[in-house]
Amino acid sequence: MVFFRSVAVLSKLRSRLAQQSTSLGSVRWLQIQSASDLDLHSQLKDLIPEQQERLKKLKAENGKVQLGNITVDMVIGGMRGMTGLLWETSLLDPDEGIRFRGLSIPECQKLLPAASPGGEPLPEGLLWLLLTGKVPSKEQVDSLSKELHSRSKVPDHVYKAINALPPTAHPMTQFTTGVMALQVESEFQKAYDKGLSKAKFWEPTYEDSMNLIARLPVVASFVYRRIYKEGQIIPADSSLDYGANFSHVLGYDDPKMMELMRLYVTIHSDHEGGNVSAHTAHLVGSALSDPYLSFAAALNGLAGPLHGLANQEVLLWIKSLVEECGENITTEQLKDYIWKTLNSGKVVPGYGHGVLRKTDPRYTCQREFALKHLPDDPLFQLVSKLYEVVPPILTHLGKVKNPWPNVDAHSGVLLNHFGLSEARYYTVLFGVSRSIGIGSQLIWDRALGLPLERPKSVTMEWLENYCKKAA
Ligand code: NMX
Ligand code: MLT
Repeated sequence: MVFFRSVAVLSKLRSRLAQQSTSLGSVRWLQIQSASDLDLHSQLKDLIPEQQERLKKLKAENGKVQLGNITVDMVIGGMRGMTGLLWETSLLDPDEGIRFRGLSIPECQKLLPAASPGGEPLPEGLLWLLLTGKVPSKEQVDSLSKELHSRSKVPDHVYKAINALPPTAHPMTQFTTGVMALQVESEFQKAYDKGLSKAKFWEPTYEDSMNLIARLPVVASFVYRRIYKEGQIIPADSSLDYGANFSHVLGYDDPKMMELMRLYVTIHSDHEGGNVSAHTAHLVGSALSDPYLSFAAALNGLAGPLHGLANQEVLLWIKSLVEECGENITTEQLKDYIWKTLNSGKVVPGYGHGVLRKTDPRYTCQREFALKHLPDDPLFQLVSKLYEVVPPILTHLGKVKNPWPNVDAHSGVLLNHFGLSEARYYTVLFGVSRSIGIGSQLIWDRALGLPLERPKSVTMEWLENYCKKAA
C-alpha cells in the first residue's frame, strides 16, 4: 500500500508537471514519454512476470498458513466473513469502505486525472489504476480513452438480438442479451480453440475485456434509447472521455451530468471479489469461460434486488413515498412508511451491507456531489432525511448488522435530478461500471494462472455428525 501511495504521489506530481509543461508550450514531458508509456497493454506485460513470481513465492513460503476458522454459521450463512478468494484490484474494509489498489475514494478523487482541474476522476484512470496498481498521467488516460473509442464498434447482430426481445423486457435482460450477443467475437474463445498455451491466456482475455468495456456504453445506450426514447440512437462522440460519452449517447449533455457519470462509473466499478457480481464473474471465468460469458453471468447476479437492482428499488420506493405522503413529509410519516415496508416483509432498499459496518463512502461522495450541485433538490433532501430516520429503526430491529446506507441509497436521486428518471434502467448503469473491475481482475486471474474455483459443500447431516463428534 505504501508503495502504491508513493507511486500515486509521484504520478500526481508527474501529471502536474505534464500539465504545466503543456501550458508553457514545452515538450519536456513529451520527450521523456515513450509510446509504450502510453500503452496499457505494454505496461501490463512488464508487470505480469513480477506478480507471477510474487504469487509463486507466497504459495511456496506461506501456502500452509491458516487464515481463520470456518464455523457452521459461515457455511449456513452465505460464507459471510470467510476469506476464500484472491482479488487484486480492490479491498474492502468494513469501517473504511473500498480501496482501489490501496487508494480510498477521496484519494482517487485527488489523485486520478480529471476532465478539468478539481473535477471527478475519469473512469479510464481508474481502469488503468486497477490493472497496473499505478496512478496514470493525464496523457496515459487520454491514450486509453482513444483506445476504448477505437474498440467500441458493436456488430449489427447485437442490435438484432436485443430487438428480438419485447421492449417491455427488463433493461437488464436486454443488456445481458446484448453482452451474450457480443460474445461471438470472443478472442479468448478463438485462441483457446486453436490451442493457445496457458502462459498466454491473459492476452486474449485482455482483448476481450477491453473490447467489452469499450462496447458496453454503446449496448447500454441502445437499450435505453430503444425502451425510453423511441429507438432514436445518438452516435458516440470520440472527442469525449468514457464517462462523458456514455452520458452523451444516453442523451444527456449537461456538463454536470457528464461529471456525475464519471463519478458514477468510477465508484461502482469494483468492490473486492466477494460481492455477487464480481464473485460470479471470477467463478465462471475460472472454468476458462471467456470474459463475455463471465460478465454476462455477473450481470445476472447484479440484476437481483439484494445486489445491484437495489438502486432501482430505492428510487421506486422513494417515489412511492412521495406519491403517498406528498413532498413535505414529516419525520413521523417517514417512520410510518419505513415500518410499513418492514412489516410487509420487505427490506429497506439501499440500507445494510454484507461487509460494510459504517456508511458506505460511495454514499458519502455522492452526497458531497449533491451538496455541491443540487442542494435544493427535494428528493435529495428526502434522501438526507432518510439518512437520519432509517438507521435507528434498523438498529431497533436488533438483527440488522449494518443500519447504514450503501451506494444504492443515493445514486437514483442524482440521476433523476438530471432527467434520467427511469429507475428500471439504473442497474444497467451499475453493470457498465462493474465491467471495469471485473474485466481488470479477469485479466489478472488468467495472468496469475488461478485455478478452477471449486469449494467443498456439505449436507446438514454431515454438519450434524461433524458437530456431534466435535462436542
Ligand atoms: N432492511 C430490512 N432488513 C434488513 C436490512 C434492510 N435494509 N438489511 C438487513 N436486514 C435483515 C436481513 O434481511 C436479515 O434478516 P433475517 O435474519 O430475518 O433474514 C438480518 O437483517 C440480518 O442481515 P445482515 O446480516 O445484516 O445482512 P446480510 O449480509 O444478510 O445482507 C444485504 C446484506 C445488503 C442483502 C441486506 O442488508 C439488504 O437486504 N439490504 C437492502 C437491499 C440493498 O440495499 N442491497 C444493496 C447492497 C449493495 N449493492 O449494491 O449490492
Ligand atoms: C457491491 O458494490 O458489489 C455491493 O456493495 C455489494 C457487496 O460488496 O457485497
